[in-house]
Amino acid sequence: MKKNSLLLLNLFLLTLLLSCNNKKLTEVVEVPLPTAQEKIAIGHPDDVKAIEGVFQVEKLPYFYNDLAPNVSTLTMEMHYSKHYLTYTNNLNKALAGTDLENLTIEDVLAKLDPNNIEIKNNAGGYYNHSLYFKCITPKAGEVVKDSLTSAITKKFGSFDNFKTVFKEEAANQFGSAWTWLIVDKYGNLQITSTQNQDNPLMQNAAVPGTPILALDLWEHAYYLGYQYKRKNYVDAFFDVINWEKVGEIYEEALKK
Ligand code: MN3
Repeated sequence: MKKNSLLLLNLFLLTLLLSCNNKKLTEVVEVPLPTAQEKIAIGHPDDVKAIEGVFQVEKLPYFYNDLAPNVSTLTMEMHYSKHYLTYTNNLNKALAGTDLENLTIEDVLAKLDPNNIEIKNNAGGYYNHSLYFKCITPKAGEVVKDSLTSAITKKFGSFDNFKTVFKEEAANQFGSAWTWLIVDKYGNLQITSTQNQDNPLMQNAAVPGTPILALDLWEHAYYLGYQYKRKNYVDAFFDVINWEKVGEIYEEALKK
């Protein structure tokens, strides 16, 4: 009798499971989109903290909504508080107990084994995003004439031509990638791109150097605001570049 009840219960659970799976496969479930009146809860960037480990997220020097519409509020929140934080936590986890644990991020990138995917992806993800968020600002304004703009004009003929070349480079990337302005070992500016979370500081870089400007071309960086129109995101990125900061990073890179 007891056995029969158990059998019946199992049959019931199996039927339930199958019907649920069935539903998943055949029915399109409509999820209501939030209306304009409904507020989506957006957190505060200062509340974003890595759990534990050597590396901590860099403070976001603006609020999530400050760059909208160029970079939407939800994109910025997801990007900083989810993607960037996850790379940071995973980097700390991957480095724990290894020889790389107490190095600077630049040294980790230079010394890591490119075949160690866990460390490579998360070290790149951490460094790349730390630079990306620094490169943009709600107070972009006019490009200030400084040694960086002189170097750009010297290398690319004009500032406008630099923009064209950089945007073309970005447009030519397929899939998840980054486009960079870097300083190579001779102190020259170069435009280059890398796939996934790789960057020009890694041993496997085709064009090695110190990044000074980082453009994130992963879909998570723009999809909520631009969908398939990645070109529009790249144009908008140029309207929020913090040239003053990029100029400072350039000066630092020249000293290396
Ligand atoms: Mn990203």
